[in-house]
Amino acid sequence: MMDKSMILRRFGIMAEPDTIVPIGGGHINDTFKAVDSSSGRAYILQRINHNVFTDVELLQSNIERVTAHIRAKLQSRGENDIDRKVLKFIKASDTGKTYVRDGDSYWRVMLMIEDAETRGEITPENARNAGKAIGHFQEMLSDIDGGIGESIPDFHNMELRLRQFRQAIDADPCGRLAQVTQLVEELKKREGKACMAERLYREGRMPKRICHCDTKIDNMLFDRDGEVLCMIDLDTVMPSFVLSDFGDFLRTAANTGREDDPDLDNVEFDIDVYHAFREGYLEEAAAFLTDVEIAALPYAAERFAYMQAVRFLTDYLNGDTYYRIAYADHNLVRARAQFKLVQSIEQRFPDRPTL
Ligand code: GN1
Ligand code: MG
Repeated sequence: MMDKSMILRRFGIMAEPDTIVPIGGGHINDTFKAVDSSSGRAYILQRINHNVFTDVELLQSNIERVTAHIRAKLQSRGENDIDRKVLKFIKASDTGKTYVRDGDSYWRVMLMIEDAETRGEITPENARNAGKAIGHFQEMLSDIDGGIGESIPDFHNMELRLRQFRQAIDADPCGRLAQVTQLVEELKKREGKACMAERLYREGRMPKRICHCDTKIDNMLFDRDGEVLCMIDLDTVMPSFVLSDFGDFLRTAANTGREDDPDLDNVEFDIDVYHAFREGYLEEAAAFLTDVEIAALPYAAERFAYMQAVRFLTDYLNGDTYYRIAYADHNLVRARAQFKLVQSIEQRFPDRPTL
């Protein structure tokens, strides 16, 4: 058993074990809320999954630079309440770093943002706010100097994801392929289209910018009035296509069902959320986007529902080594739900510009 109180003490926080409770529904890291007994202040304690984030030093250096840059930007623009608009990581008293190592585990601590909540349900009104928030996030990071490294190399590279998928199919290490051949075929049919952004990049028509790369709705904090406070989960901030942030939000927020909905009838693409989100996003982002990026936006939701179907099914074939699962065929259920979303998007966007 890891002694979380001891870990927190290294960050100067005193918390009784019974005030440290699991929180959040992330698939990768382990997250806890803890309350400092002297100040009453709440903190978030996270164990970093370093099988996924193998270079913790790079990961935390990215995050420190990104949060410092956003903080400075908000200050220079005269914003108030800044500790609720950007994450603040705590430095360990012994090493001065924003993480500590304990045996095989790496831990970090941040201030918990007060009076904030995630939203499972989205209305067109808060979809618009979310669009503005994502555009604003990209805009604030557009002038960060020096390179932000890739905490997971080629994270949103569809061609790589498809190579990993094919490897899992060829190896079939758990003998699970036979029961998913139809889904595999459906996904294979769409490979070429899914890699459109990579093709545009090679043709010099699609740039990379600093993006969040995990804009699922759970990674956005709202205040009580439904205004977006900030983006959380900054592990994957890195250069990518803006489609990453546009698409992953819609993949989650415009899905009328759940990411892992076992009832596929629940899963449809909500076109009203799409339009409201796009409008909000363009209010902030139109000034820096190219014409090709704007024209490609209708492809983004499909790209990410598809990528997620491929990633979940790959993990299922590999024996569930990457994503945390709650039951035996969870990754398959997730993959089917994401593929249903792809189909729904295809139906709702029959004619899109050829790029
Ligand atoms: C993972 O950590 P979490 O749960 O926010 C994953 C994302 C996926 C998402 C699917 C580092 O995000 O890429 O889109 O699950 N993060 C990583 O829900 O792989
Ligand atoms: Mg994450």
